[in-house]
Amino acid sequence: MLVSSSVEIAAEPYPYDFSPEKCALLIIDMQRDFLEPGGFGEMLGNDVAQLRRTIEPNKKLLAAWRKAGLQVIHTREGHRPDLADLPPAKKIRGRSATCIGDPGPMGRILVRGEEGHDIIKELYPAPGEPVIDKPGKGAFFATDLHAILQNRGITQLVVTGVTTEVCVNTTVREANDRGYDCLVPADCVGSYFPEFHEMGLKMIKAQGGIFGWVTHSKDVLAALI
Ligand code: C5J
Repeated sequence: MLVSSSVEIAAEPYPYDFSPEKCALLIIDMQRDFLEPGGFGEMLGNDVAQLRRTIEPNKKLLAAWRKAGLQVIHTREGHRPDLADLPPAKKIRGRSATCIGDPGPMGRILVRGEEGHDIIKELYPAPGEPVIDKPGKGAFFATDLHAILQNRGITQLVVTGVTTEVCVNTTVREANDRGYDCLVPADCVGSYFPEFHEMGLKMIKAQGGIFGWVTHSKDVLAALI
C-alpha cells in the first residue's frame, strides 16, 4: 500500500511528480492480433517479438498497480461488426489484400467480439477495470475516456502498450491537449520498428517534455512500494 500522496519518479526530461490517487494506468491495445504469433500483425510480415518484449514489464507494472489499489483502464482498437464506424479511407489504406473487417487468422480483423480483437491473456482486464473500445488510433477520439477520467478525478496517466509511434503516441498527444500529464515507461511500449520506437519516445520528451515524460518501469515500481 502507498504511504505518500506525492512522489518524484526519475524521468526525462525531468522528474515526474506522481500523485497516485490522481493517476491511472492506461494500457493501449495489447490485443491478440497485434501481439500473438499467427495474428494479423505477423500476417502482414511484422516481427511480433518487438511487441512481445513489453508483456513481462507490463505484467509486473499492472500487478503492482492493482496491489496499490490504483485505477487501470484498457483500450482496444477495433470496429463495430457492421463496420459503420470504419472510415472508408482507413479500410483501404495500405492497399493490403486483407484489410479491416475481412476474415483473418483470429476472426474478422479488428472487429469487436472477434478473438484477435481481444486483449492478450497475460494482461486481461480484471472485473471493474474499464475497457475503452476505440475506432481510431487515439484513445480519446469517439470514446468516453475523457468523461471516465474526469469523473474519477484523474489528471495523470501512465501510458503503456502498443505501438509506440501510432496508438501510444496519438493517445499521449490527445491527452496532453486535454491537460493530462503523461508518463511513458519505455520498456512497456513497443513498435514493430525499433527506429520508430526510439523516435516516438524522443518526440514525447523533446523540448522540455512537449507531450510528456519518459521513464522506465523500474522507476514507476519503486514509487509504488
Ligand atoms: C496501434 C496500429 N495500436 N498500429 N495500432 O498502434 O495500427
